[in-house]
Amino acid sequence: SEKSKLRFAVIGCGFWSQFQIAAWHELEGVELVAVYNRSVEKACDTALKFGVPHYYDKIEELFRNEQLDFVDIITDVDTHAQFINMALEHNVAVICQKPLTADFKTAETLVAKAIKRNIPFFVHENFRWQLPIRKLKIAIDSGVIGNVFKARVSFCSAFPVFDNQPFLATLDQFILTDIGSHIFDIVRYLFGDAENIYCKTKTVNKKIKGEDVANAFLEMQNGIHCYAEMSYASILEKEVFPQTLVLVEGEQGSIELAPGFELKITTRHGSTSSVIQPEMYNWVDPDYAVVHSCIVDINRNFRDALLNGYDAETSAADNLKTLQLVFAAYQSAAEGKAISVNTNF
Ligand code: 89Y
Repeated sequence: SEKSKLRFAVIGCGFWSQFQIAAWHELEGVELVAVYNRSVEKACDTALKFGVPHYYDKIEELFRNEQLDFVDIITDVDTHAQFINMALEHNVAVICQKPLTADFKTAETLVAKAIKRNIPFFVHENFRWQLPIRKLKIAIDSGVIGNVFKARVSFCSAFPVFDNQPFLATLDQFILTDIGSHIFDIVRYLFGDAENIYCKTKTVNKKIKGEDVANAFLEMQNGIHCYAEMSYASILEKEVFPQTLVLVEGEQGSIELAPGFELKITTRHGSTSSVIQPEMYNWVDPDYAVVHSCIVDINRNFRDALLNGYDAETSAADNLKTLQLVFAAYQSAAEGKAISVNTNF
């Protein structure tokens, strides 16, 4: 019945929210009851487009008027803490976009507050939910290439991201927060936690404020050496945005996630190859397909976690470790040395 559905509101009606809402519509058991945006026009347009009964441009009114099980916060990073705090004050569960906050301490404080109040708090860290990445992990864990000793996780492109998300050009800290959070999360998903990180950054595109190139080297706790490279200044033969390319080397072979979602496994006996196409829902923007379609999968994990009272895979507490790598990478770049990461917080 309608009563048993989880009632939620979307906070922020920009570019990303349109896909996020469409992805929620693929799932049973949830009901979008209201949207908020700082400009009322966008809130109204989004409510009309998706048949949402209420829209707001005053956040206090949203929390006062609506009975909510959770909010899905889809705004710029600088506003996250304010909305998260407000939801927690109202005992409403939180899903928030990455990067969770613009500094580590704020994220830690928010996580502590949610734990103290026993309120579910999740981060929309969706890259690890991409089907090719899930399949890659299954292949690594199958043992087919033996013990892994080295890997490269790469996100390099010249896609004009600033056209759809202009605020990204204004951030003091750009690629490590915007893409680094995803890439480091994939690294953690595939290889566990890191011991230390060394990173260098550059700004190649002079029209933007933050860095658009970052090259990091991580030593993982299990000894794996991992390169994590990211760039929005890479003019390459194959423009693969938004694909993450991965090469994993083990004692018995290697696994490559190559352009076009091709998963190649090589051992001394030869190579095999398969193509892992993302689900092409009719609402995905083809330029972003592999990311947009995985929103359904991560949302399903959030819904099931909320309904069954368990933690989502990308809980905010877990995400602190991903965020810690982002800020350690900046620290490394600033100080010119490797930074060890203490995951005991
Ligand atoms: O904001 C970013 C994200 O999370 O995925 C790709 C993107 O849209 C641009 O870098």
